[in-house]
Amino acid sequence: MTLRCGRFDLPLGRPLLMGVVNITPDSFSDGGAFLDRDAAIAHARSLAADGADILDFGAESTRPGASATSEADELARLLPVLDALRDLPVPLSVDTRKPVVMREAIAAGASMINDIEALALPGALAAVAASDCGVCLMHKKGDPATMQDEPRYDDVVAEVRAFLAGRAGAAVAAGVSRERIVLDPGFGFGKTDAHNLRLLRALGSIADLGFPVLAGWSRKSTLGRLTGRPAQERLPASLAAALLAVVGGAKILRVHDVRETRDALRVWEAWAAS
Ligand code: HH2
Repeated sequence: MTLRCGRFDLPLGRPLLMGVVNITPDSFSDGGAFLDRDAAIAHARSLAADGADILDFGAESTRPGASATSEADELARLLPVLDALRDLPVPLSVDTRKPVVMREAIAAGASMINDIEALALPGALAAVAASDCGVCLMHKKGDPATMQDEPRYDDVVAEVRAFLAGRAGAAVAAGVSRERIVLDPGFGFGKTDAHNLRLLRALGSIADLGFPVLAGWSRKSTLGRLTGRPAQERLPASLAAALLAVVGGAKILRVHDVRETRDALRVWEAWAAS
């Protein structure tokens, strides 16, 4: 299996690491640290040097309770950074739900769109279909502002699986070829801790849909509640969750700490090959 992302063909024989670069004032774990253009560029370069296979740039925080960012602000944060990094030898992914931002980011060199709305906003499917970039379709229930207010499911795994199958079908019908699509259950997006853990256990049933699965557990608040640690002290818990996701069938891990996760994966790879 390979993932097609613009000019890149990423082999999926070993788990890939997507390094997070938040160009935001308010992200939950590193808000403000990389809002400055040069700081974001330097951080992206260091994640690439640490072994990131994909870099994911977000200019709008989607943490629970976050308020929306305007198109103009998102573009003003993203475009100078993409422009400076477009020749890096790894795909640049942009974490956005806005079709205008998708189009401009792709024109500025992005090779992947990571959409927490799974291309549901009007014009989003067409924006991605008109390009050759990869796309991550994520499940969430509700909007970031209110999504953690008592989310309920009859069967979280079946509902998330059916939603992702539907969005993958919509993307294929719009002209996005299957080898460009990644699916993500959206840990923490309208889910209780019990829902997140159920989905982590049942990741294989989402992987069975035949698309690579991305898992984003890095520093998330479920890990904070399990360990009693603030976001900056959740690395050990994040590594444990990353390995459990890989054992469950995840092919891409979205992480803030690339170097440390790479080391954890080396141990898993050696174990898997032994
Ligand atoms: N999680 C976050 C943002 N984008 N995209 C995908 N596909 N999967 C995720 O789990 C995911 C995501 C939240 O993390 P972060 O970017 O660190 O925080 P914020 O949204 O506050 O910027």
